[in-house]
Amino acid sequence: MTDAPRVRVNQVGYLTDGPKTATLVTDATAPVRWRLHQGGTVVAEGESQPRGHDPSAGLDVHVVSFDEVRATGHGFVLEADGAMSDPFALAQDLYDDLRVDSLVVFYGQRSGIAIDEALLGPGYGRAAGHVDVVPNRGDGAVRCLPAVHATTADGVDLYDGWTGGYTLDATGGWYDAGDQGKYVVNGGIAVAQLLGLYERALRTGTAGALGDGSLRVPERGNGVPDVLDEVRWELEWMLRMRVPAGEPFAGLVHHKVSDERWVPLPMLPTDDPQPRYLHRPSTAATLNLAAVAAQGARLFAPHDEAFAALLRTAARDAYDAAQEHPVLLAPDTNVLANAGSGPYDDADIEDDRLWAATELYLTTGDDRYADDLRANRYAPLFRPEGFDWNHVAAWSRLQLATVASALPERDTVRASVVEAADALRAQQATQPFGHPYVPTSGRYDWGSNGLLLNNLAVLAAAHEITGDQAYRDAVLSGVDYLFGRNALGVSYVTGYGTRDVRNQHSRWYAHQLDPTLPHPPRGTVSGGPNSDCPDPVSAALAGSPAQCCFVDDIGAYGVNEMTINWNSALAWVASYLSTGNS
Ligand code: 9MR
Repeated sequence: MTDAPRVRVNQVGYLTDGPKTATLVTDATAPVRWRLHQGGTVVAEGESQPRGHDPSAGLDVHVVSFDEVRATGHGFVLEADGAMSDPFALAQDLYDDLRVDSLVVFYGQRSGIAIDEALLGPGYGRAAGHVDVVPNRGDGAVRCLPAVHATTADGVDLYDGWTGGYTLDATGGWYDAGDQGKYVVNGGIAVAQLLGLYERALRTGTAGALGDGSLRVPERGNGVPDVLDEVRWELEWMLRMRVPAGEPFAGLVHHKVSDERWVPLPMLPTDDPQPRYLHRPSTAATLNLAAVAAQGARLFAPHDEAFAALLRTAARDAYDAAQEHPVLLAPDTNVLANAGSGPYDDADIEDDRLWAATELYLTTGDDRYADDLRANRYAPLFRPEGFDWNHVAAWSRLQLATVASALPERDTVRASVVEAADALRAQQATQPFGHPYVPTSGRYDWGSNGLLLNNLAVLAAAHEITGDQAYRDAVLSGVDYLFGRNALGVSYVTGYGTRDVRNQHSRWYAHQLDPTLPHPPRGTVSGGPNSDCPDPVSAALAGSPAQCCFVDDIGAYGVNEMTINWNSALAWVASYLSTGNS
């Protein structure tokens, strides 16, 4: 199943002041001796703790803890039960490069602009996609998909009066993943997390590390923090996705722009010959714009007041439009309209409404939004499965708990985050691989790595709220899983660790299919194990223990894709873990 050594470590390493834990795969029932080597020297030794059979991995395991080690440097190796781990580092700055790399990944996802290899790296340059240059049909004047209908149970046509007889300039934005689609609802959470990590850095006094010149993006040198430049690329696209004034349903936001049919791999965005369509507006997309435009207004204000004002107005207007059309749901996967794109459908969007009200309140302080967020009954706010693009309540709660505001019940909100973090820590304690991701069903969801990362963000927020290092330790132990301390012994982040994943599903980072194309750039996280094994490649793994439902193959889109919304989760955590930020 894997040729990884039986001693599973974080292949990047362990922070000097953090916990240091590994997992040993062994049939031994009694504790075994372990030794930590550097060069020819034994730096520390001790005994493992047997943990029995782990169902998520399908393996018998022990845990090895060497927390007390304070040595620093590279080339450490852990030996136990006759096996040697991959080498790793002990240092305090292990996540500083990842903070940058994971953000620069977004530049590579940009549509409508040429990608400069001087910025993304040799071999990573490509021409601008979807700018109306053949064979592209382009995004300059995209038509609405005809036949937009959705009826309520009692037969009311929710899109009554819809004409869709216009085109929009939908250029720009980020491709969501390895396909050529651009979707508002996974763009929304990605923008939120990038803005959120910047706002967190402002709170901790470390925003300088994200300032102008910090990222390899074309706007470096314009006087604006680069992470804001990157986010603006998507925000401006989201603004373009609004139904134009004067049209029925004006102010709502189109759910996505995408190809009529899936295109095969590999295919550069410039070569995509498919007709592109605007899919019908949805309440969820509209609320996503409301939330991130409100958040953006706060953060752009010191740098570009005009843009901030535009965002503030856009946020309020979108929120109002969503109140007017509260239940326009994007269709699920079973409609023809989705034949060339992902559905990103969501049956319950009260969490999106909560999120929009939260960000609008944080930006404006207006009681109207506080009343709305109090009246919102979405539950549960936190789930063991983590938050993601279609479960945003937990994210909005983290924002409400950590961004300064005059909310009278702010202490209660903060306590609820700590309570959620305590539940995650209790679950983490049951996991011999140290990851606080224990779905109630025992099955891992699509994008489990993103979900795990977002659980780490809950723990990090509890650390910020309480100052208790135990929560930071929990984040660090959880991150070990992503970098190799897992059933397969792989690092799920390209360019990090000895056995890193490199063949994430992507039409342009398709090195596995065409050696003239690159792998995904450094700092790209894979979606990770998915118990459903929904694609033809991972189907062979169906029924495996949850952690083993993964293969680093470009065809395995259900377990090994890249997305902006998983990379934003990684960037948030990497930023939190970078020097001086936690
Ligand atoms: O991330 C999405 C996941 O939560 C859904 O379960 C899955 C199936 O609908 O779709 C995932 O999103 C994919 C999208 O539909 C199309 N582009 C690639 C996305 C990541 O795999």
